[in-house]
Amino acid sequence: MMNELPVFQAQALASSAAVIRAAFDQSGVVIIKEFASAEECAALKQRAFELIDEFDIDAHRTVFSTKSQAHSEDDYFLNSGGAISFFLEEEAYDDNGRLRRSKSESINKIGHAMHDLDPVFSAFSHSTSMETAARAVGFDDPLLLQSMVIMKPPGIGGEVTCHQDSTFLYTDPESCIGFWLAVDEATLENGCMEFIPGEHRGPLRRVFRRKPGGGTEMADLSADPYPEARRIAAPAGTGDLVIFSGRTPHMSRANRSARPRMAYTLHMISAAAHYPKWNWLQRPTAMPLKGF
Ligand SMILES: O=C(O)CCC(=O)C(=O)O
Repeated sequence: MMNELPVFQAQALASSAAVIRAAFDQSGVVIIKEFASAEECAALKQRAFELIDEFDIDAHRTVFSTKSQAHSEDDYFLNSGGAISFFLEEEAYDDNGRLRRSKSESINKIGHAMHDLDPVFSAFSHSTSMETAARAVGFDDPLLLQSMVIMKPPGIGGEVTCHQDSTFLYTDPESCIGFWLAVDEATLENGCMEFIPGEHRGPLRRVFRRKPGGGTEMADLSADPYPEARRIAAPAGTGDLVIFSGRTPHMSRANRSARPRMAYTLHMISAAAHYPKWNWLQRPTAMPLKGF
């Protein structure tokens, strides 16, 4: 049983890729310290706030919740695989329909194609250091599928319930890997990521798919509960990258602290794997997926 997560320095991505690969295969998650500089994180953060400034919150009031999935019936959400879309915190509005917080503190996340559509996020996502990280965990033919800025704003940022990313980004064979960057320091107080290492060898519990007649559904594949007692917190400093398998269960608690916890997360799949038409995330045909 694993009681800590494997941690490496960023230089090891190039110099000790085989060791990182072995640790990743063993635990389904690795932490890469100081992957991005403070300046890179500041630039991503500034760009996220600029995008939010340009967003018309009254035009799109889609709330994102990992508890209710109510957003998933919404075209704004279903079309966001080829867009830069904004989703609001569950507690964003008061009973009178007024925002409780500023616009930027009401946003849950931005997604899901900023890695191709926004110049700042695209440059970071398609960088040689990101490619080195992808190759270190065994990708021969990565395609950049999905990107999100998770805002987790102070005081109001909601919980992300325990899940496996292959539920949402399924391929046959499964190939999804997440690359999660701490743009702000993530601690136990502001809702850092938590993982169940080794559980990438357990079953995929569910798939989230589009229904033939419209709408979406969550279909159960396995009744095995997540072994929550084995869950380990992954506090991360600004610029640390956490890489995890699409099968590794993970979550993050609500941010009830006074400190922000912004993260940028990128999900890749293998070009050789089949990407079903029933996955919720579909790209417009004019926007094929790209690698590095
Ligand atoms: O940033 C978070 O709190 C959750 C992110 C997540 O679940 C993911 O990147 O797959």
